[in-house]
Amino acid sequence: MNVAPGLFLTFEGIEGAGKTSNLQHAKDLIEASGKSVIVSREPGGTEVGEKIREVLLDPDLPAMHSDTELLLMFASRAEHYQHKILPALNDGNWVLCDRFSDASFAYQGGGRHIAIPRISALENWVLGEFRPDTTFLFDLPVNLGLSRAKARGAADRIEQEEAEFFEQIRRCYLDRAAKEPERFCLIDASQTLDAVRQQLGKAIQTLLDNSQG
Ligand code: Z5A
Repeated sequence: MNVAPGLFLTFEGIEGAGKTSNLQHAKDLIEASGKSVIVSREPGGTEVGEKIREVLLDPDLPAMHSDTELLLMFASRAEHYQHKILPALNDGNWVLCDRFSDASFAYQGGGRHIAIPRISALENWVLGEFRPDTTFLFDLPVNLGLSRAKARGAADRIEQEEAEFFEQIRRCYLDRAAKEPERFCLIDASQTLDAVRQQLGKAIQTLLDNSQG
């Protein structure tokens, strides 16, 4: 639960789902209504977090234990939440974040099979009761997402996984969305970029209308 005056919106999905391509569009729409917007990402978002991100995504490092991967994700998140997200929300900004803790449940839980209660324990430790106001889940078939990501450039450490890993991640995201329909907004990301932007634009407009009370 976010009790700050600004809204916290997160963008989630498998590789190549179009989160990054659509974040800027969301920012433009919200800014056009006169609100101030901060865009960030995870892992990363702060100076310390970006260093942790380099370690997490480095394709030249030897295999990392899944617990190490999870703890580094949450170390980056603790820094991000305390030093950037919370202060920005308290100042009334809307914060748009490319991935957040749902990604830990999907990738480290669904993909790496870490028990969900262990991830929940870390989430509660680092965030207390704080959760995103809305999470946009960009959903599309794994083969389409991977082919888009591949066309864009060289794969990082996590992107080098097999398709089945991403199938498990997609299923985990969809399960979470089904369990929390009031927080998740499902976007059909298999459509053209224009059509995806239209879906996102409608959802953002609803948030803006509601925030103007
Ligand atoms: N990770 C984790 O494991 N646990 C955690 O807790 C967190 C993260 C927070 C870094 O994330 C990695 O960290 C990520 C999860 C893991 N795993 N990997 N690999 P990231 O967000 O920085 O990187 P990413 O997920 O790899 O992002 P991405 O592949 O860039 O996906 P995207 O942002 O959703 O897609 P995009 O860059 O907007 O689009 C990809 C390409 O498709 C691009 O060329 C676009 O022009 C094109 N595109 C986008 N939309 C369309 C449509 N609609 N039609 C056609 N083409 C399109």
